[in-house]
Amino acid sequence: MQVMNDEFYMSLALDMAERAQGQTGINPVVGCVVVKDGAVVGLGTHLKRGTGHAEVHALNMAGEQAKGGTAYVTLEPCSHYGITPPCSERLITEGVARVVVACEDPNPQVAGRGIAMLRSAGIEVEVGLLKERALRLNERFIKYILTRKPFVTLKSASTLDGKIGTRTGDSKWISNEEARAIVHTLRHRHQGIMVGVGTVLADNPSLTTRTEVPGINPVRIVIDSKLRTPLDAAVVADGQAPTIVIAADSADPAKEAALTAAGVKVLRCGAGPRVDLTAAMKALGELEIGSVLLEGGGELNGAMLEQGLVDRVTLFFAPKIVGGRAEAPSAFSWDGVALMKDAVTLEQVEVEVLGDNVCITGRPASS
Ligand code: AOF
Ligand code: ZN
Repeated sequence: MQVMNDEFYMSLALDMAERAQGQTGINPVVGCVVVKDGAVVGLGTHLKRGTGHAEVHALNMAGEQAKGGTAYVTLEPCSHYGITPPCSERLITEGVARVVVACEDPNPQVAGRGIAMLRSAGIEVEVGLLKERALRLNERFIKYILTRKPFVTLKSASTLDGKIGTRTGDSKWISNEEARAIVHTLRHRHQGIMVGVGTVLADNPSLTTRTEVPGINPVRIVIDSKLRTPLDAAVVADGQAPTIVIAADSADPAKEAALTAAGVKVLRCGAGPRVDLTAAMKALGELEIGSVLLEGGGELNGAMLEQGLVDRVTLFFAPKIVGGRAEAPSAFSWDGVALMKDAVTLEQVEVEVLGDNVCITGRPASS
């Protein structure tokens, strides 16, 4: 049983924020719980960019009862006039006595100013409760607000020998149902989903979110240097979600015109024969795509990893071995490193057992 203390309320605020992942766009997910005289008097979650912040909802619910109470907030209350007025000001006006904050807001417009405003108004402020969990929850927001480039999660589902298909290209199914359900939840939590044109040609995926309850479809992004994406590909023709195709500057303008006429947004990134992936990430950031789920195949996975463009690697392993030498596609196809000491190494590794499958996730160490 959970013991009644600050952590009890902060973990409730974090639980609420966690459920809003995927629906706030480039904004963070934030939860707020207001407590007075031993009772919860207000609850709030930021649900959508452009609408009320978590504190506003919670304080509206609390009304008069907020006076002298404690507010638990998963992210530092804002200090700036954005789409909404500053939450710190509102907490002060309502007469809240104490504010417990899980982590600072790295947004350069806030970055400690919200906490300073509260303190200078005489409010008792504590910072850092359940900080690691709060930071992990907003890792996508944090990367984007600091760099204006999307947070990239590389996801792959493979056999124990690292294959994403057999030598004949058969790939249905590698993972068990539990792992596949998590992948669809990951799609919901990212604003974009990215594949190479090889995957479109081989599998014709729809790249939509298919969860038990309805989810949000990410924008589909195809890296396609020569514009080989067929007009009858599902990502072009099914109308399920917007699609962006990113090509090299040299790709055929007639193909661009045909894709554009079919409703696809074509971006040009790369003066050479192939797409410049760094420039592509920048271009996606400019379109306010703050998070991308990279679903390969192996060539694109390898290139993105090699170029340091991956922020999280999430690998699902099924207890199967298929062999197939080079004919069977691998999760990572690239020249690779010569020495083990140069391997891409994951940090903050988490392991989850999903029935007979395993999920390993971590963040590539920045070299
Ligand atoms: C909070 N509580 O619930 C959220 C915060 O565009 P706006 O006006 O919604 O402002 C977005 C910025 O405000 C966002 O980048 C982040 O710094 C902060 N988000 N702050 O106090 C909230 N969602
Ligand atoms: Zn705010």
